[in-house]
Parts: sequence; structure tokens; C-alpha cells
Amino acid sequence: MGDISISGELDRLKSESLAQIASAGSMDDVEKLRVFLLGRKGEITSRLKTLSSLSQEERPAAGAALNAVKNSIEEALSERASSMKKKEVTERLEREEFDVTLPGRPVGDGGFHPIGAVMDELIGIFQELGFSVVEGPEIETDEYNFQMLNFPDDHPARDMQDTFYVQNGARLLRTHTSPVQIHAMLKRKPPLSVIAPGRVYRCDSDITHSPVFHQLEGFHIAKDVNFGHLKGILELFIHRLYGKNTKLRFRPSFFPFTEPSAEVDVSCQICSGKGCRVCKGSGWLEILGAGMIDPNVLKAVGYDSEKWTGFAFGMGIERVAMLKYGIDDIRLLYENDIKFISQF
Ligand code: 2NM
Repeated sequence: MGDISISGELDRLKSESLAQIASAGSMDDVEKLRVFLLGRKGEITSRLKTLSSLSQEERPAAGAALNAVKNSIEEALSERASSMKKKEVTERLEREEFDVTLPGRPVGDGGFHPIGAVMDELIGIFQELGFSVVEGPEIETDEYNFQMLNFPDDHPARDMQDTFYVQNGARLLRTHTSPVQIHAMLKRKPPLSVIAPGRVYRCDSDITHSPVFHQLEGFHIAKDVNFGHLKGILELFIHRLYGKNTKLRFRPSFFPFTEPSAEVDVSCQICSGKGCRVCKGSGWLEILGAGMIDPNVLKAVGYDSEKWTGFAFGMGIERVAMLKYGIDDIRLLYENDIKFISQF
């Protein structure tokens, strides 16, 4: 390596380097030259390191000259790299063939998930009957999920084993969509007909229970609403869902938020009430719960319970879907196996 103050040597380095760059025949060659010239142990870099051995007077001019050469080399390298890149792309386009007549890869048909399909159908039926659809938060307070719905403090549903608590017990995952209806009652004024479809959470998991499932609940509040109105609406609903030949049966039951309360059975879809495996020989299938809204719930949302009366009902979407399509294992609804879902 010569003295860099000798400008002839530097000129030679520059012209030789530029010539080498100009004759580089590929991207690979350009990269090798970049390392050879500008790399950590490259020609230019080594010379830059020798600058410190020069005197104070010689150093600025020598540094400037060397930097100018470095810049020309960098510029030449990047120009050569881009023309090599262009050449390689052009050659590849000439070499490769692309058959635009080839068919595309087939994309399999999807389907409506049975839960969504049933949910849409139920919502459609109630909308035609004049109910409006409301949604609300899935993370709730004890007040909205239990207290305002007339659940006593020691009700078993509040137990850790049934309810998912979050934020150290300050919040919970709604165990039913009823809190959404409480929000709707507070926001609006009676007379009022509302349904609340959505996801709910319970600390429960086996062949027939999933910790996350779906509900559709509804209520109607007006003057002089009685149990006959509830029966009429549910009968209309069931006849639209399962057909006019389906029979209904009301059995007395209990819910904290309704009094009186009933569980509603429909005649078995599979055997038309004769008795089969699905209805376990009884001819009936339990499909929903319902009742007259407890005056305590009306009072909790500030409605005059002497003036206003209402009915409410609720059902599990998974159960309705399983009965409608003859699905016998709830887990099939959550696996999202395309072969299963394509059937609906
Ligand atoms: C059910 C059964 C009976 C119900 C009650 C209410 C509310 F918020 F209006 F009080 N919503 N849903 C209800 C009543 C739900 O599900 C089995």
C-alpha cells in the first residue's frame, strides 16, 4: 500500500476500481467488489486508516481526496448493482414461462355456522313480532348481572364455580344476556319490546356444557301484560321456528327475575312426540325458560311496578341449533371443522 498523498496512486486506484465495477457481470460480482473496496479490510478503508500517520498539514487534503474516490466508487457500485438487478429480472422474465390459462387453486365452499344461522333466524322472527335488538358488554358488574335481576346475595349462581370473576372479583363475565336488558330498560322507557342475543360465560365444561355459549333473551313491558300474552308470543315463535304442528307445554319453574316462571317444552322434532332417543322417550324437548318479570326487577330500573307489567323469556342457542340439526355433541359446534360446517 503506497503513500496516499501521492495522488497518482489514488487516481490509479480509482480508475482500476471503476473499471472493475463496470465489468462486473452479476449482482454477486458487484457485492464481492463492494467488500473488496469498501469492506472492513477493503482497499479504501485501509487507506483511510493510514490518514492518522500523516502530518497535520497533509491530512485534510489527503482525507478529502480519499473521500472523493470513496464516493465515486460507492456511486458506481450502486449504479452497477441496479443495472445488474434489471438485467437479472429481464433475463428471468425471458427464461420463465407463465401459463395464464392454468386454472386457479380451488377454494372450498364455506357455510353458515349453525350457531350464527340459528341466531339470525331467531332474531328475524322476533324482529317481525316488533322486538328491537340490543347488544351490551360481556364484562359486567355484580349489580347488573345479579343484584338488579333480583338474585339474592347467597344465590348459588354467584358461586365461583358457576361465575367467572375477573379483576379480583370487581367484575365478572356475564352469565346471561339479562344485564343487557337491564341496560336497555334504563336507557329507554316502557312500553318496550327488546331481545338481547349474545355470548355468555359459565364456569362449566363437559359433553353438554361449554364455558362460552350463546343465548337469546327477550322481554316485553307494557300496561296489563299477562301470562296469556307470553304464551301467545312463544307459540307464534315456536310455530315459525319448528312449524305449525309443533305443540308447546308449560311446566311451572323458578327464576329469580320472573314470578310466576315456567319451562317450555316443544313436541320432539325427531319423532313428532312419539318418543325416541333424542327426547329420551318422553316426546318432549325443553327449549326455553320464561315468566312474568318480577316487580323487584321493574323497581330496580325505576319503573312503577303498579303501572307496568311484563314477560321475559330466554333460551340457549346451542340447544336450539342441536335440536334443529340433530347434533348430539356440543363440541362439534366449536371445532370449526369445515367438513362439519359445510353441511349447514
Ligand atoms: C330466562 C327465563 C326467564 C329473562 C328475564 C329478563 C329480564 F331482564 F327482563 F328480567 N331477561 N330474561 C328470563 C326469564 C330469562 O332464561 C332462561
